[in-house]
Amino acid sequence: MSGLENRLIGRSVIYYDEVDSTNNAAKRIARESDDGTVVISRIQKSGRGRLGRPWISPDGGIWLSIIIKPKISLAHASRLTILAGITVTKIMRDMGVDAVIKWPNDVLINKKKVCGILTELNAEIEQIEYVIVGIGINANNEIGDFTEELRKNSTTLKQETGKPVNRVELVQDILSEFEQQYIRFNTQPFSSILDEWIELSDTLGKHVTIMTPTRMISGKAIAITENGSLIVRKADGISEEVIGGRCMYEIS
Ligand code: BT5
Repeated sequence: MSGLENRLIGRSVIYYDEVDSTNNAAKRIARESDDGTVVISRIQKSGRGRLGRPWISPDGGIWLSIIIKPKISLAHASRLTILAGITVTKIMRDMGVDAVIKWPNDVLINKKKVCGILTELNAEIEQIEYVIVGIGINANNEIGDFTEELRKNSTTLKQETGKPVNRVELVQDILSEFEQQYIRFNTQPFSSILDEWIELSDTLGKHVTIMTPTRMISGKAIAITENGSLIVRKADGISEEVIGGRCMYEIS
C-alpha cells in the first residue's frame, strides 16, 4: 500500500472490489501468504461476526483482515483481538472521537458500535499456523438501511465526526499502529498491553450480562485475564471466568 512504511503488517495488500468476506478470502490464501498480508474489500457480500452472525458491509466502510503467523500458544490467540481493539480505539481517539473498547471485541462511540473484530485461527495440536484478525469499521457507510434495532445500536465515523473520513489514511494509520502493537506484543510482557486495554475499555466495573452458547452470567466485571477472559463477580459473591460471549451492560 503506497505511503505505508510498515515492515510487516500490510507490506502485501490484496484489494477486492467485492468479496464474500475478507476473513474467508484471507483464509483461502493464508498458508502461502507472507506474514502480515492484508486483505481489504470495498464491499463484503457475506461479512461475518462471531458465531456466524452477519456483519453488514456496504460501500464506504472499512472491511479488512490481517494474516499473521505468530509464535504463540493456542491459549493466547485471543490476545490478538485485544491488540486490534487497542489499535482501533487509539486511532479513533487520535481523530478526536471518544471511542471505548467493549469486551470482548467491539469498539463503541457514545455507546454505539462503530467497529467489530473477528479473530479466527488455524492450528494443529497447540501449534498456531495462522491467525486472521478481521476488523470492520463503519466509516463513511450509511446505516440508514440497517434494521431499526441495529441502527439504534450502531454509528459511523462520518456521523460522529460530522464529515467523511479519509479511508486510505485511516487504513494506513490502523496498519501502522497494529504493527507497533504487534512489536510490543512480541517484545514486552503482556501485562503492559492489558494495562492499556483497561485504560481504553469501559467494561470493567460495569454490571454485565454475558450470553454464551450454553449459559448466561450476570454480575460485575471486575478484571480481565492474561488470556482476555473476563472475570465476573456474581450476586452470590462467586467470581467466574468467561472466555467469550455476547456482553450486554445492564440498564440499572
Ligand atoms: C463482530 O461480531 O462484531 C465482528 C465483526 C467483524 C467484521 C469484520 S469485517 C472484516 C472481516 N471479514 C468478516 O467477514 N468479518 C470481519 P459480533 O460481536 O458477533 O457482532 C455481530 C453483530 O453486530 C450482528 O449480529 C449485528 O447485531 C451487529 N452488526 C452487524 N453489522 C454491523 C455493522 N456494520 N455495524 C454495527 N453493528 C453491526
